[in-house]
Amino acid sequence: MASEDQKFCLLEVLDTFKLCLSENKEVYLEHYVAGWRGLVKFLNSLGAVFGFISKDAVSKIQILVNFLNGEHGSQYVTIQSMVKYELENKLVDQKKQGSHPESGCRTLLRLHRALRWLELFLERLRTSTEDSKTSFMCAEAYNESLAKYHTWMVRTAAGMAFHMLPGRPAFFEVMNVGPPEQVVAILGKALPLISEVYQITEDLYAQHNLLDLP
Ligand code: 1PX
Repeated sequence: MASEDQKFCLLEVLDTFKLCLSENKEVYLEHYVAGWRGLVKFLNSLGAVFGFISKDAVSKIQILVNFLNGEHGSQYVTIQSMVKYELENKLVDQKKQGSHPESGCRTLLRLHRALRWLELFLERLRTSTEDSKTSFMCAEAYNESLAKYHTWMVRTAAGMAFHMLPGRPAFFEVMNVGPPEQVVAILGKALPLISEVYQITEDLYAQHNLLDLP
């Protein structure tokens, strides 16, 4: 059923992040992108004010999906193979935007930075109390991570959108996994997985000097 398809479930996202890591700790792009799709579903269920955020995420997801389904799809199976392929074939604008403004590497870097926001935000949610404010936790996590990469305009729009976030009880409800204790337990399982995927990507990008791609 279409409406059920659209319904977010935190467990689903947890599963996709579980599938992300290969035995030798490479990150499968297909599952990474599926994880983001799940998160966008969540964002969409929070209302239209978050549309500008989900639109940007969707367009970045789509760029990566196009690479995965494209002629050189086999080079995009893992983030590691993507980095190797794009660098070896000079498909990445390293210093300033040029002929590859939408490389897999720079596109994924945007989502990777957002994953750090997610990690910080979910950790705050996990340790929050009933009267904690989601908007405040979200803004704090954003200021510690993504904000430094965003223009003043985007920061202002994001700050306004955060005020529209539902309170903690409604927020936990949308996660769709049961009572608050259950949400907290699942967050406790999801966070180490998300952190590991984040750290592996961060180390890979640092090793290849890709953390500041334009
Ligand atoms: C279980 C709880 C889950 C909550 C899930 C929420 C999913 C949020 C998805 C956010 C994805 C954001 C991707 C942003 C990528 C980005 O940084 N893009 C910017 C740079 O791109 P460019 O191609 O120009 O170099 C772009 O300028 C971004 C524009 C849109 C605004 C981005 C604001 C990001 C705020 C993140 C916090 C989301 C708040 C959700 C509340 C739950």
